[in-house]
Amino acid sequence: MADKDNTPQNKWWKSAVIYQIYPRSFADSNQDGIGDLQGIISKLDYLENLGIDAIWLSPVCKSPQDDNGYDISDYQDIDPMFGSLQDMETLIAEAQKHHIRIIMDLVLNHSSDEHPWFQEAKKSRENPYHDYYVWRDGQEGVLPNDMGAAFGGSAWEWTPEVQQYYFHQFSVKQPDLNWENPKLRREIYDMILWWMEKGVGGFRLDVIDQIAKEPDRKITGNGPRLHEYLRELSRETFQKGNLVTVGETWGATTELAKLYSHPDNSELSMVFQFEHICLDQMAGKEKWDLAPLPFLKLKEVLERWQTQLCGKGWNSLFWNNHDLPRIVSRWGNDGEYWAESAKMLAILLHGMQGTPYIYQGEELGMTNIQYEIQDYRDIETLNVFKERLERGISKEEIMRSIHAKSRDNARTPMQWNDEENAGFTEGKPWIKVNPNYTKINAAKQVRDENSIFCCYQKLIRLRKEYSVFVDGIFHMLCRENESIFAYTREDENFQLLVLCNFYDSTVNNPLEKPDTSAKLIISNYQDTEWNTFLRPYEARMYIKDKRTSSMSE
Ligand code: TEU
Ligand code: CA
Repeated sequence: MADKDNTPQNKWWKSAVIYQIYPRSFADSNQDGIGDLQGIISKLDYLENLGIDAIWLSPVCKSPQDDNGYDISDYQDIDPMFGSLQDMETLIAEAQKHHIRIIMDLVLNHSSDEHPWFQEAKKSRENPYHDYYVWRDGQEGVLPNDMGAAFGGSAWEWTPEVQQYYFHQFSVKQPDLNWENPKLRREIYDMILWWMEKGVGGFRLDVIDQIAKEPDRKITGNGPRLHEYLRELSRETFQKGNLVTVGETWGATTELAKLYSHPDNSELSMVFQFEHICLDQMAGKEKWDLAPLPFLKLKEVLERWQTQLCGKGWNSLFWNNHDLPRIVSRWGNDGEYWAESAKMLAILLHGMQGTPYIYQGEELGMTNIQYEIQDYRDIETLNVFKERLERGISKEEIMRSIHAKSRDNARTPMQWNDEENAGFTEGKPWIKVNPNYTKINAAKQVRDENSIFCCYQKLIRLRKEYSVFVDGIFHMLCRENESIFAYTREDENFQLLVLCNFYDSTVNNPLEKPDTSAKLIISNYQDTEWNTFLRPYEARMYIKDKRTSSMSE
């Protein structure tokens, strides 16, 4: 019905704020130590109070959990660990009552090796499902080529039953699906339509830019047929509903992003790309090869995405997700200026154009964790520890990388209150709680109007109140300044100014005082006078209504 409906009302996701839930770490309702759907339902009041419009739910489908649900064995059922299909339907309905839509995580690049398709596929080369996966002939021990998998080791795995190798970009338990097969594509579309009928509000598409792989040419991302597949997928499914679709696209440039997220809706609503968030690693190396954040480069990258996509595509705004370390520990300060820096990072991001994402606990300023190796659960972390030890790197150095970058930094249980296990569970949590929960927790922050939580709540409200957050043209200020991040946004009615000190020392304020008609709408220090200096991590947002004030320029 809403086919090709491109009216602004239909693009509800442009003014939306999306909250990501990593279900196993959010809230446990039955005390088995693992978060679940009923747990999420019990926290809908909290989320409505925060003000978010949609929940991106990391995978809850049936899965052997080799990669925490990103290895799906039944796309049309819920893993019993999280609840039942009935619970999922309840979640969708209850969320709706709280004005919250549910965005499912679609993992379409690969399935679990325990999916019935793969179980069939490996029986024989003649099996009708064989071609649902990517196979190459060869001899045991002689790999088709030297391609590696994201979680370590070769991307090829020998299957004696068919005397062939299958291709897997991630773990051995995540065989890649063969998108060249039209029957597979049709099955995927039918599955998506089935979820759409259940009333989901949209989909996040896991590593979607890797579906058109061509391993013989060592192509993984952005394969030649990628946009053909995406257009077909969108036409056959998403365009039949008023959905939001967000593509996880590690390899996107701004040029590619304009294809993925073209305003004509032919592919996806928006991209979720990582250029800004991969800057603190050594050039050409892995994320574990730590390097300081090049601040001017960060400004350059964020500005480029703001200006080049304007009117031509749509971007996600994020510092965090379930694969990334906690931003306050990473680029803020989780010591003396914990609250100030967490709020500065929020204000800086939420003033930009795009759809903001809040990853569970970010709104509380949750921090990184420093476990001993035996307390980590993430397959990527455990594999890199082994691999780097074998390469002769010292344990101390590996642990430094893991403490800084492990995905488990984001996966510690949500800190609800100062009771045992942070109120996440009364059982034994599947992964250890961050011991700082007595200081950092939701109960404490919800009732404190100066909390990080209330800062996020206010930013969400402002986005709804002023059109300039959605439509305003971005203009970078003080481009060469080594500590200040400042910009304006402007539409026909408003001018917004965002001014942030990104570091922990007091610096000169390079800007002129805004004229008196400009109103301070949010900041992270209590006293609000304009100063000729900015204190550590100080952040301010001003707005001027052009209809009631004369512009100074
Ligand atoms: O992530 C894609 C991806 O490329 C990551 O594995 C990335 O390489 C890694 O996290 C960097 O540390 C998506 C999901 O977000 C991730 O959780 C899954 O493990 C992965 O796909 C496989 O489905
Ligand atoms: Ca549970």
